[in-house]
This record gives sequence, C-alpha cells and structure tokens, in this order.
Amino acid sequence: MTQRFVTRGFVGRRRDDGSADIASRTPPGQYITKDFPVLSAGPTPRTPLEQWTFTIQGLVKQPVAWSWQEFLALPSREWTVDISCVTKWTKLDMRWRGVSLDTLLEGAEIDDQAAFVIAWSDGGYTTNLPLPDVLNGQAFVAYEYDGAPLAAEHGGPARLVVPARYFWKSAKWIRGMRLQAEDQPGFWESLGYHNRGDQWREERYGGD
Ligand SMILES: Nc1nc2c(c(=O)[nH]1)N[C@H]1C(S)=C(S)[C@@H](COP(=O)(O)O)O[C@H]1N2
Ligand SMILES: [Mo]
Repeated sequence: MTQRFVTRGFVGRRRDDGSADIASRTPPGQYITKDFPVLSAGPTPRTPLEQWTFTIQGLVKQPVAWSWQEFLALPSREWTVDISCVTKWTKLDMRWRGVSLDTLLEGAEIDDQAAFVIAWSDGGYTTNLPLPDVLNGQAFVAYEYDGAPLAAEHGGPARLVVPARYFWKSAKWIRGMRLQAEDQPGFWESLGYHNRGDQWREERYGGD
C-alpha cells in the first residue's frame, strides 16, 4: 500500500504570528491548551520492563513478540503531531519518539483477511482501528515524549499514538495488537464513543 497520506496534524503552515496557523490546526469544538492532562479510566499499571513484551497476534502467519530491549532496537523516529482529546483540549506540536506501526506490522506476515487492529493494554484497555487508518505513517508506538522516557501516567513505558483520531484511540500501556477480520468496539467505543473518532469530523459519540 502506498497511498499518499496528509493530515493537517502533520503539515502545519507556519505564519509569523502563528494565529492563522493555530486556527487552521484546531478541530471543530476544540480549544488549544499547553497543559498535558492525565486521563485514565483506571489505575496506572507498572509492568517491570523485564516482563514487558509487545505482541502482534491474530490474523498473522506467526505471532511476533518483542522484548523491551528488542523493541528499543527497532527503527524509531521523532514525530511532532497535534493531539485532540474528546474532552475538547487540543495540544499542538507534541514531540514523541517511537516506532511506526508500518515497521511493527512489517515484522509480521499479515493474513489478507486482516482488516482491523485491536490494540490492547496492561490493565485491560482496548481500542479498535481499521488497518488502513494506521498504515503509511499514521500511527506509532511512542516511548519518549518531549525528549524524555514516557511517564507512566501518560502511558509509559509505551503507548499507541494515532494523531488523526481523538486521543482515546491512543492506548496507553500498549502491549500488543490483534489483527482481526471483524471490527470489535474497544473500551470507550463500547461505552458510546464514536467507533472511528475523527476529530476533524467531530466524531465524538456514536451517532455523531
Ligand atoms: N490504557 C489506557 N489507555 C488510554 C486511556 C485509558 O484509560 N487507559 N485513556 C484514553 C483517553 S480517554 C485519553 S484522552 C488519553 C489520555 O492520555 P493522557 O493521560 O496521556 O493525556 O489516553 C487514552 N488511552
Ligand atoms: Mo479521553
């Protein structure tokens, strides 16, 4: 797959005073904040790094698992992206380091039937994404934020980041991805949040 991929989150136009730029980068109904609030549905899990693995399973020829050391050895890059939470804050130019889902999925031989990714986390959180929505540089697993190891309350040691979706799709404490033929609503999606969650279409709740 080699679709070209562009979103406003990745390609901010720069102006001298920044105001037009900021307006064009603020999704409908959102306000800009410089804070980085913590929003967790439960306690912060603390899996020792020696026990941490990242697994790709489901519709793959062979499940793949990386240890923490192996994960850190994968090709990584910096990502500077805008993030929007369904609680209406948007934070611009958040700087992360992590591994593209393209890189992770290349490590697995994916079955042709695979159409959805279910990300799952320590603590039981899940979120669902169509496979085409996370390919071609659209999603990554981050382990650094703003030049430092990702704080546990923000999902460290590693979290999914999907900048083109509301932040609930960015599963904290991610431990793996299951590839499925069928969609399956995750934690918040089952509780009434929108199944896709595109902030530019203001897809907050089911039915929006
Ligand atoms: N595992 C897990 N991931 C999660 C959540 C959670 O409760 N558990 N909350 C989601 C929601 S609703 C939001 S808005 C963001 C919040 O991330 P932050 O606490 O780093 O701001 O994480 C998302 N990922
Ligand atoms: Mo959220």
